Amino acid sequence: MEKTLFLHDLEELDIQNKDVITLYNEISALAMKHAGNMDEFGGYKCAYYLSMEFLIGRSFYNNLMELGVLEETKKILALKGIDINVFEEIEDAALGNGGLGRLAACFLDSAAGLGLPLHGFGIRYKYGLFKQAVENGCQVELPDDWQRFGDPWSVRRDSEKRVIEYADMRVYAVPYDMPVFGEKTNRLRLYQAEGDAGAEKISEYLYPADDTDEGKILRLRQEYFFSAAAVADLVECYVKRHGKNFEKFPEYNVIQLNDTHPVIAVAEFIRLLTTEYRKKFTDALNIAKRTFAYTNHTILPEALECWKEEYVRKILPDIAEIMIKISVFASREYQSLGCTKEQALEMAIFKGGKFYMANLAVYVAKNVNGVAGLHTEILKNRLFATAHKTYPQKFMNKTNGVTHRRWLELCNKELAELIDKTIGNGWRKDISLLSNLNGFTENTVNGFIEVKKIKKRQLLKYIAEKEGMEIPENFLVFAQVKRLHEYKRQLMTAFAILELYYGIKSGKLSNLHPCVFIFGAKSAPSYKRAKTIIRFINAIADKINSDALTNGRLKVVFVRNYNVSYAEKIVAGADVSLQVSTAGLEASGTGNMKFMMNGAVTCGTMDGANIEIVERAGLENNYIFGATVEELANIKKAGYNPAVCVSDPAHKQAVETLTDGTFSDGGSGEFKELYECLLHGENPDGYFVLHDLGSYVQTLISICNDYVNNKKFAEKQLINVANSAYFSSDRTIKEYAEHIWKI
Ligand code: 26W
Repeated sequence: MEKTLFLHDLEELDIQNKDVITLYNEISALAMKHAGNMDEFGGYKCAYYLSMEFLIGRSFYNNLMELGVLEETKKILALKGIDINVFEEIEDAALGNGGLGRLAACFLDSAAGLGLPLHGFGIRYKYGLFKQAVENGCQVELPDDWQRFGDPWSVRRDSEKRVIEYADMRVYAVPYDMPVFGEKTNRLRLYQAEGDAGAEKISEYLYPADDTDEGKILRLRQEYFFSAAAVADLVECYVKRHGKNFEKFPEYNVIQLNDTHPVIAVAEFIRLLTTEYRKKFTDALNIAKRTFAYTNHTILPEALECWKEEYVRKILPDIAEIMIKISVFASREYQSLGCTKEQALEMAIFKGGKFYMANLAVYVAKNVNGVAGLHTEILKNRLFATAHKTYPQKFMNKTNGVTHRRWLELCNKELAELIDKTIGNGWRKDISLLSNLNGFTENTVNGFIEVKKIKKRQLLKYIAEKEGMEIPENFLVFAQVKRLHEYKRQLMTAFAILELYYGIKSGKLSNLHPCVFIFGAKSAPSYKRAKTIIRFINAIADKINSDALTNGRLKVVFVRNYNVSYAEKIVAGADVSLQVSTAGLEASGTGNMKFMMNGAVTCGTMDGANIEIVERAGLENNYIFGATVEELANIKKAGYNPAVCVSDPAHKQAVETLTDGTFSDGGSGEFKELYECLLHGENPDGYFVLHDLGSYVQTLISICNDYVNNKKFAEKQLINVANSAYFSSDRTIKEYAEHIWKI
């Protein structure tokens, strides 16, 4: 980066009557101009990350920080009378749903920061994750037209566009390259579909509604679209440099499949080698086995994609044939390695007229990893047990991480500076040095208390502006921010809040330390029950916030359009991170790591990465409650009757607000439906909300009580910061680079 040239041009920049969007584009374009070129693909061994989602969030501040000119830019703009924060008006590029999409963005950032060659391939959606509005307490989806702000950080590569063929249509895949700045400038290549109107639909929406055949086929088209474009780019790049002997392809390319969405790339790779390059099927398959690696991010059945044969045949007949052929090979191989026919069938790629993409990935991939210790154990012992027995060396754990550049240095400059003052700034390059913060002095604790006050003040000010809600600074801040899903149990938090509320009203909790619960969550548009829970939380917030008897002690706010930029403010300002999923169902969680890095204690269940957070920061510095995976297995075996839980009057009072008229669901009957799914039906309270509710309430009360001694509480929080290095994606990427990618 030619910093001086950039800063010189910035000083020269005429800002007269230019609006924020124009300035945003001109300043970004200057940075792009002086940033130097993105690294080429293929000259030496690189890793390639194929993902349906890249939740990059806002690029402006992050890129200027990575280019080392953020502070200077702030000063130069201030001299021109511009507060750099005006660019917060530029919305995030939300090209992802949540978890795995944000992880992909963190991985690219860490690899660039570490100077490791990792490039991303995905889709340049015209409309990313919807913008969430809330009307009468209900989620409303609005299109996220992120490109209306311009897209100065992308370079369109017309000369590299290529045709992607389906049986019923041909479309152009036009690459847009986004630089990922760091020690190296890696590349995020997002493809845009062009051609006739039908073509453009392929890259129009992230996660098109797939509750219709047409929607499902569109999703399959999307998955093939970017997978085929990426494979074609990599194969072409290889042939240009190394010719048509593909034996060496794995020496230059390792392709990481981010969940099942890009797994079709394996079949496309084989199709390309066997048709265009006339390789034998078995040779192509063996090269694929040395090239691909697969990450599983969830054990939820609805996310383990399987495609009906008719869908695949309709638009990709040769791919269908190839996947069937791989399935035959796989079955034979499993049995030749000691599996019975039945066991081989468990891992079948093609059975019952369906293609099981996770099984295809597990069979072909050289490595299969889960994203936290417990999750990987569940993959080995349950989901892919037969494959693990047959190919034990394939399976490994790679606990997730988050980039500390965005999730500490950028979003919490004040804490980063306190750390510099205490242990020097070496931790910014080598995050493992953060552990030197352990053994901190009282002075540092006081410094931390100041920082937390500042970040909380900033957060509460932002919430006052955005949500019109005033929260006093002395309030203890709980935050539960993540996608809305029943297994994440936002509903359990809602009930717990009601119990605190009634406890305060009855006088039992009259001296509870004042606290606020901040929710941030988007529900998938078609996920009715999740939307009901959003409505319920908003109804609770309205009631509690307007009750003069209690609102000096308890408040609830559901922030709208929770996104990466909102997350940056919440993780920095919160005191307690709520991570309360049903044990065994949250593969890892990554919000938990962001909170830990910013000095929030975790109030959570023994699930996903919470287990490793507590291992590293100490049980005594966090608040663990709820049934464990083992306990839940026993409860299920013994038979679980949630009705028993509501015999407790406090639980009964909270849960029955769904049906006793305390709250109105606008006559939709959805609150009643929610009540029914908890207490009646074939699998009542399937996520054990009522089972863990009691211990949850007790834990929240003890946190409030501990917070009264805010120096001791601050020490717990600071110990979490000091032991959070492991959860930087720098550590994760180093493990992938060493154990899987060999780059
Ligand atoms: C059907 C809706 C749907 C869509 C996408 C379900 C699941 C997905 C993804 C494949 C699952 C996902 O995003 N999983 C999350 O991945 C994160 C990064 O590894 C983990 O931290 C989260 O625990 C996991 O839920």
